[in-house]
Amino acid sequence: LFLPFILSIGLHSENAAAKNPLDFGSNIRTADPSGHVWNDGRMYLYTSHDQECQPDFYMKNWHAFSSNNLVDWTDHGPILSVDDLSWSDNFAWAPDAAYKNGKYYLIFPAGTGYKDRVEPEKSTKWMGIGVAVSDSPTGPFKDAIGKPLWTEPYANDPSLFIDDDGQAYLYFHAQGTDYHVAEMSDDLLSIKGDFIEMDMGGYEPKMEGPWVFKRNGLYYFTMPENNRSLSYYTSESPKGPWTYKGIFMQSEGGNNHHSIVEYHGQWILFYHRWLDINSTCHRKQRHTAAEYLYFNDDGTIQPVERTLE
Ligand code: FUB
Repeated sequence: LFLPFILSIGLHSENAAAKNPLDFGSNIRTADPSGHVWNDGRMYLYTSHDQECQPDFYMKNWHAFSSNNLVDWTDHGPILSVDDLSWSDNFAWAPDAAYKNGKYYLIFPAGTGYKDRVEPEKSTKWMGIGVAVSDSPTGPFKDAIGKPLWTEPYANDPSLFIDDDGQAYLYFHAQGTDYHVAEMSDDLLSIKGDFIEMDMGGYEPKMEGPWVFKRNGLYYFTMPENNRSLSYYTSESPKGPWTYKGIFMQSEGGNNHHSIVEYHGQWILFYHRWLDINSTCHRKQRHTAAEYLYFNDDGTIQPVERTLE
């Protein structure tokens, strides 16, 4: 079972078909990949979508891709657009997905307004987190609640972790309240009570794009530290207290956003890179990439280098 996967996984240079960034079969630009393996054994990636040469992360829809070898990908197209939402018309940023009780959920940030770079005080930009649902892992997804989960504080970059007991935890980036988590209701359509402030062991750099996973009973809280370098904490509980463990992928300039998922016994890091590939404006834009991720015997994460093959 594992042999064809190992031979064709293609993240290493010995395989001629291998490519980094991932080859989605078109010139589409994607960022913020969330990787998930559902019951059919395929790898699904839920990403945001950069328009060619777009300004200020004005982004309009989310895509899903799937593969059974991480080399050949199917683009399932836009699975949800801000045009489908009554409460947002922009900022289709980093999504996450979940499967529960026979339904697939897309947890997404979206917003309104604009960012004024010259006079920031004139900015009207606002973002919140929504939930959409579908019977299929590739959508189309429909807004399930017709509004964001909450309006204050401003929030984006949701990441949903469902523990072995079925309890879902929503991690997010929210101005002024980073390092909080919300417990989700059983139907994933609302949060239970207040945000829970997490003890981060005294180290709280600026955080975007959190991603939580569990391995050998240990919880890992990973994030782009200061939006750039990927770093992590560990804990015995999904709510902390967390112990900072350091950086496992250095910054190469530009933001990063990632996910970590096990596939056929191999841990994979999905993230995005800023590269000038067929760019009509001749500047670096974002592309989804993947690398193998390895752990030491004590559970610490080995440093990851970016590869192009
Ligand atoms: O893609 C838009 C934003 O850029 C994401 O939400 C952040 O995590 C950063 O990757």
